[in-house]
Amino acid sequence: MAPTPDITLYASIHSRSFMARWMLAELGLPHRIVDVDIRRRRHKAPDYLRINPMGKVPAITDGPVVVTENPAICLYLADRYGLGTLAPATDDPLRGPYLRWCVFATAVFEPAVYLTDQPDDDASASGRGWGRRETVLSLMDDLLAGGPWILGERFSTADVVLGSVISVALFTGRMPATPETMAYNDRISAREAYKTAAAANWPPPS
Ligand SMILES: N[C@@H](CCC(=O)N[C@@H](CS)C(=O)NCC(=O)O)C(=O)O
Repeated sequence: MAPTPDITLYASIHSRSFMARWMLAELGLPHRIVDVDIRRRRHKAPDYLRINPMGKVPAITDGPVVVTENPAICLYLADRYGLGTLAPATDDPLRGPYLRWCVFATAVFEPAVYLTDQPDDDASASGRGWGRRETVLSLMDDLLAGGPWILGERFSTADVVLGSVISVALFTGRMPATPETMAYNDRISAREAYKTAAAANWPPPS
């Protein structure tokens, strides 16, 4: 029997909570939302710091289980509630690439495109975990040119995880809008779950 979700999403508008929102929408999972408005510094309140001592959003709880870090939240939800729909099984050859791109999203891609004040030569990049920005961007072009999805024909949680950071990086101009990345961004942003999450995360000014 499928486990019963008891999920609370701790989120703020205009934040990286988008990724977790998109994942919950893809899975159609019922959940409560607690507004941890970062503009009002609710993410630094003691009751929230007990959930995520980093004082960052998003986080989820599922009954007694606490998960922070967007990729971990998505991997957790896919494995526990996806019933094989959004994650390759552990004995599927696509499982390795799937995990690779989910980790790559925030361990490599994000720092590479955010820390633009860092020198991008081989010597400077050899001592840091995310390598050269130029290499990361060219790798993304090659990956996304394969499509339609990151694992090829199959849409998966890797698209939610890496797709979220790519989408935001394109919107904020942190990565070049190449034909490959733009076409991929068009595909992910046409999904109903993406639109639902975007509307919740970036509501129009009231
Ligand atoms: N590594 C985290 C990053 C989360 C993150 O940086 N969240 C930002 C919002 S976009 C935040 O909470 N910033 C508030 C702060 O650090 O004070 C993840 O991937 O979930």
